Amino acid sequence: MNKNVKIWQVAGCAVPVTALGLASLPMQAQPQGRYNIVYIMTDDHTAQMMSCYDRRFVETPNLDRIANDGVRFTQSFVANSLSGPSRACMLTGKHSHKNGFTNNEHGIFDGSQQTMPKLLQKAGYQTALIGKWHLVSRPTGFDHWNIVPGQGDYYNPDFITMNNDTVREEGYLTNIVTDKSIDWMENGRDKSKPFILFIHHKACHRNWLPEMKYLNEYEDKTFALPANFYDDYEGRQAAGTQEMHIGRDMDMLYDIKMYLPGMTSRLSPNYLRMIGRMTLVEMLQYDEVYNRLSREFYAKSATMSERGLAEFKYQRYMRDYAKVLKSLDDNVGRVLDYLRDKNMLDSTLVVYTSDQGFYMGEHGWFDKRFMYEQSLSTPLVMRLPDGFNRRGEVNDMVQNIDYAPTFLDLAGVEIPEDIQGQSLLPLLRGKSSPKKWRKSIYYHFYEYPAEHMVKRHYGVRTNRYKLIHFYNDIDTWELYDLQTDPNEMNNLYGRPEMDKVTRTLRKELKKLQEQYDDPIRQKWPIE
Ligand code: SGN
Ligand code: CA
Repeated sequence: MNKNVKIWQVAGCAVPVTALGLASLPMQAQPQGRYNIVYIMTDDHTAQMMSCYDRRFVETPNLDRIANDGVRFTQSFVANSLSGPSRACMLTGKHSHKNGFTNNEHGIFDGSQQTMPKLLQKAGYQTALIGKWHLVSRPTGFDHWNIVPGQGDYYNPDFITMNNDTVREEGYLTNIVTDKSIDWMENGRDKSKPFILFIHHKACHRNWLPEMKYLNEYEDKTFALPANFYDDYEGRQAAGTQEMHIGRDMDMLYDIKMYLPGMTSRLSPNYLRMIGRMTLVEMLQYDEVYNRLSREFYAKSATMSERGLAEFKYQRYMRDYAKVLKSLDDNVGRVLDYLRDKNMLDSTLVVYTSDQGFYMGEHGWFDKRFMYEQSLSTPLVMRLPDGFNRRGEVNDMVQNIDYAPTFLDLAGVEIPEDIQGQSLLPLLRGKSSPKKWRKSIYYHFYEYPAEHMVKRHYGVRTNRYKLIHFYNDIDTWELYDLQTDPNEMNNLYGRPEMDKVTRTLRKELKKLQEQYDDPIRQKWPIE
């Protein structure tokens, strides 16, 4: 071997690095381009249900491990709060109008476009994706993929293979996705190359079906009601016309699972599908718990007030969601343990996030979509590899269009000009953030008319304020001061004392629409 070439051991792979190249590297830094990336993304997991963000409801010790050893972003947002669109933003680093996938109901992801996995693959990375995909077309840019059809099923789920076969797997989806991910890291990849692995869970998506061993978990816990559970939506027209209200829209059977023998004719196809996935043994275990709960409920339901019923549904929702999350937290722990045991943590960026946040009773809701805080936000924690010294909270505004340029940057790949996000590496390198960072983020939601009936809207959020325009079959504006009104109950739009703030925000919104080249600005020009 040439004397000038040393072998740098990274991620279980031997990488030749010239002595000259090494000399120019910062002391403890790994050579650029050789870091691994493990990207874990859940579905509908919200920061309120993650103890490193919020201690009120559940403990998530393994998710917290990532934050405790690394960084926790306190202002992490999505660009369009829905599964498919979020995934498309993440893969492309572009807003929905640029990547073409604006909504779940009519979208088919154009897999021929430039994506971050493709660029990494070209740069010599092994790329793999396991779990939920939800972009309709088949994945492109991956050396290996194994996805669930559509939303996937919690129990004994089907997986689609790269040969286009659909295979039914035995077990609970969250465990299976992790088994497959660890198996790929251990046996499936070419260990002479760095890799990026996308671990995409269905958890904690509706209708929150727990793993058998956690059927009874949280059953003795009573969750506190959010302060605005009984929101009346005054001054917020679009908020008043949604169909994601716990009291009114959550289904007693499908969501709340209050089912007794004899109710079969009332079961929706979705409910029947979920039951149909269980083995006989699982069904007996499941029925033992949920039939008992159903009997208790129907014994008193006739005398329940409207509020009593809404609060009952809220408790059931919170408990089932928390049960599903418990399996997820266990499985994130398994991935971290694997990386630790294989001495890969120092050479691997571990990212944990969700496709968007979720309402846990705030405004009386479940689901997401709105640009209000709970669903505009998404949890984001990272465990950083050697060479990145940042720890603790990062308070700068970041968005899911930033992930693609971040991973490319980490791999030493040039970030193409048409990518709209920003690399987060400058926030992760030093002990604090660089002075110049974005001061606002842009959001645009499209899926209407559709399930949950959230009107189309776009808006801007700064550190302190948020301006939203609901459009299409409505034309209303909302303005919030997040400092004085963090629960977004008080629409200040049109108040004379807010004129100056409004003008500034409209200008900022206009600027962002131009910068990101959103064609909506032709239809609804901002003056
Ligand atoms: C399903 C759910 C909705 C949910 C969408 C989108 N209904 O249609 O409640 O908003 O997915 O979710 S269900 O009856 O099928 O459970 S997303 O996270 O995939 O965007
Ligand atoms: Ca989702």
